[in-house]
Formats: sequence, structure tokens, C-alpha cells
Amino acid sequence: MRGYFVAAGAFAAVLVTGGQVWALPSFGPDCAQCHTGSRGTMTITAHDTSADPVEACGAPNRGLLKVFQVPAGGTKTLSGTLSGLTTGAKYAGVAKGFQANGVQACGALSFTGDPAWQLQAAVPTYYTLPLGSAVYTWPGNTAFNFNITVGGATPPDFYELVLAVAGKDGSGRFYTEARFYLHVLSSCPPLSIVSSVSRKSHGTAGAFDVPSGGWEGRVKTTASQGPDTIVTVFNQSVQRLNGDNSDVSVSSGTVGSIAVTGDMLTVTLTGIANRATFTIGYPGIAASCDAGMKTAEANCWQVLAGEASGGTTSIIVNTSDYVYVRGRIGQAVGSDNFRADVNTDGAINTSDYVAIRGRIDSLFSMVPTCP
Ligand code: HEC
Ligand SMILES: [Ca+2]
Ligand SMILES: [Ca+2]
Repeated sequence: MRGYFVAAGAFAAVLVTGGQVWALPSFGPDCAQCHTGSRGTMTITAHDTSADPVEACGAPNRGLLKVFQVPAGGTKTLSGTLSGLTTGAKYAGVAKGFQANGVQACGALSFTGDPAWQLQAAVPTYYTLPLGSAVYTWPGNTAFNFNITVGGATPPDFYELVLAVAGKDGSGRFYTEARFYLHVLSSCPPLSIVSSVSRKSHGTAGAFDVPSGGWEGRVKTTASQGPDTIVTVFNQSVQRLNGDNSDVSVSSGTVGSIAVTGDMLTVTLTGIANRATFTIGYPGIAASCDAGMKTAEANCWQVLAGEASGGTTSIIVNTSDYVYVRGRIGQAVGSDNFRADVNTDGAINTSDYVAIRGRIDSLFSMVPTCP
């Protein structure tokens, strides 16, 4: 037998079950077990986005839910707005679902709850608002904001949580809830490329760079037409995932070596196709702080061996390249004229004519920038 009696005071009802006396609304996280009516609407507000993640760990498929995003170690306000109760309804808010594992990586959410809410039970954890055994009376509080601080070691994932309201009005006990995801993001910043250059050493004159997106006409040997050393700087320290040549993807040629120093990646190559766009991607390069933090960005150069003079709309190896070199013969090789040192030996002289000569083709042109 189960019975209850209504007591006076801020917290009106007390249920006696098998000799145990319960204060409301602390009957357990499943308010809907007793609050079977459906009234009011909890609407998730101030969320970041919506998502329908793939459930890999047996969690029910909820379809598209609203999403709050927070980096591991960060704090987020989970907010819902209540509407549609009848005047005089007594109600309290509930935050729950914290024990459910992430839907993709199956890990646990470690968190610190909002001290402005009443922690009612640790297993399964749920909180109510207002504090203690107080309740609201409609029209009363409509804003249910739960500040959550996520533990730094929480696996990045979607964690399904619930903001709900249960109470009692003239028609009896009611309940309404809104499910949403707390999307814990890696605390590691997204990986991006700061710069990437095709670097060639020009003998004692030093090394000179052609930035990604431009054209590369220098030819040290036939094997090193186009980029032979690519130096890419990322926005943070990086790691190699595979340790072999598959850490980078190239559109032509053969990778010789790959080296990482802090935020800098140096790749050497041979045999890059001439008269073609050369592209390098970084499928096996990840941020040092998170092996899952990779970038889809790529770099590219327009490879046209023998090109020296350049152009704004097209590049072509023809007599204008001789003219370009001739105007610089004898100059010290520097950042403003290194293109004229076509064979990269550190001097601008007739040997650069030779590097151009075998490649003259007045019928073939390319755009000077990557597509
Ligand atoms: C085991 C059944 C049961 C569960 C579980 C339960 N309640 Fe109730 N609740 C009651 C009963 C019984 C009353 C008394 C009101 C009535 O129906 O007369 C009540 C009343 C209330 C009231 C109105 C109090 C007042 O001052 O009139 C609130 C608010 C409330 N519950 C919130 C909750 C919340 C929030 C939860 C979940 C965290 C919850 N209840 C879970 C049975 C339950
Ligand atoms: Ca030219
Ligand atoms: Ca030269």
C-alpha cells in the first residue's frame, strides 16, 4: 500500500512509501514515472548548433537534437525556457542524463554541476531547481540555466542530457522534457596551415622560397623540377601518425623524407610531374595534443620547369625568359631576383639560359596560380 498526505509549508507534499518519507521533488530522476500528464514545453535555447550523430555505443537514436558545444575542461551554460503552464501550477526544473556514456566514443562524461541547482542524487546524478525542497508557482521562473564544467579528460563526444520540468496543477501531475547533446570538443585547437613554401637552396646565396599557390620554374636537375623541399608551418606543434610516407599525400613524384620539428614539417621529393599542378596534403599529420585533430587543407604549386619571368594571367617558357635572365646577369642572387637563377647554382649567368633552353615551348602555357 502506498499513500501520501499534503503538509503545509513551502514544500507541500510528502509521500510515504513502505514507511519511508520522501520530500518532493526528490523521488528519483524519473519524474515521469509519477508525473504522467503532459503540460508545458521546455525549449532549448542559446544552443550552438544541431546534430544527429551516429550512435556507436547502443544509445537510442534521437535524430536531430540541439547541441551545446564545449571544449574539454571548459564551462558551458545549458539553457532551456519553459512555457505553457497554467496559472498556479507548482513546478521544479530537473537536469539529468549525466551518467549516459558518449554516443560515439562510449566514454563517460566527467563534470562539475551547477551549485545553484540542488544535487538530489549522485547515482544516477540529477539536479533540481529551485534549491532544496522549494518549488515555483506559475507564472514564475521560465529560465532553466545549468552551468556545467566538463572535466579536461572527458573524451570528445556527444553526451545526451535532459532539461525537464515536473509539477502539479489543477489537472494533476505533469512532466515535460527536452533532450539535447552536450558536444564535448577536443581541448586541442583545430589544426591549420600557417604557411607552406617550396624551398630551394641556391648555392652560397642561400635558400629562397616560393609560397604555396604560386608557380615553380626552378630546375636543379631534371629530377628536381618543381618543389623538391616543401616546408609547411602549422598553427601548433604537430605529430606524425603513421611514420611512413603515407603521412603526406602527393599528386605526383616520390617522397624522400618527412621530418617534424615542433610546428614545422619538412618534406623532400623527387620526380614531380612538369606542366602540372602539384598538390600536397597531410592525412597523417595531427596536432601534438590530439591525434584526431587533423587538417583537410592542402598546398599546391603550378610546376612549369624553365619558367623565370612569370606573368599575371599565364606563364609560358619562351624567349621572354631569356630576356628576364639577361637583365639580371651578374647580380647577386636575392629574394627579388632568385627566379632568374633557374638552375639554382647561386649565380645568374649563361648556365641559366641552358636550363631554360631545353624547355622552350611557345605553345604551352599555364595559369600562374593554383586552381
Ligand atoms: C514516486 C512518484 C513521484 C516521482 C518519481 C516524482 N514525483 Fe513529484 N509528486 C509526486 C506526488 C505524489 C506529488 C504530490 C502532488 C499531488 O499529486 O497531489 C508530487 C508533487 C510534485 C510537485 C508539486 C509540489 C507542490 O508543492 O505541490 C513538484 C514540483 C514535483 N512533484 C516535482 C517532481 C520532480 C521534479 C520529480 C523528478 C525529479 C518528481 N516530482 C518525481 C510523486 C512523484
Ligand atoms: Ca616565361
Ligand atoms: Ca644559375
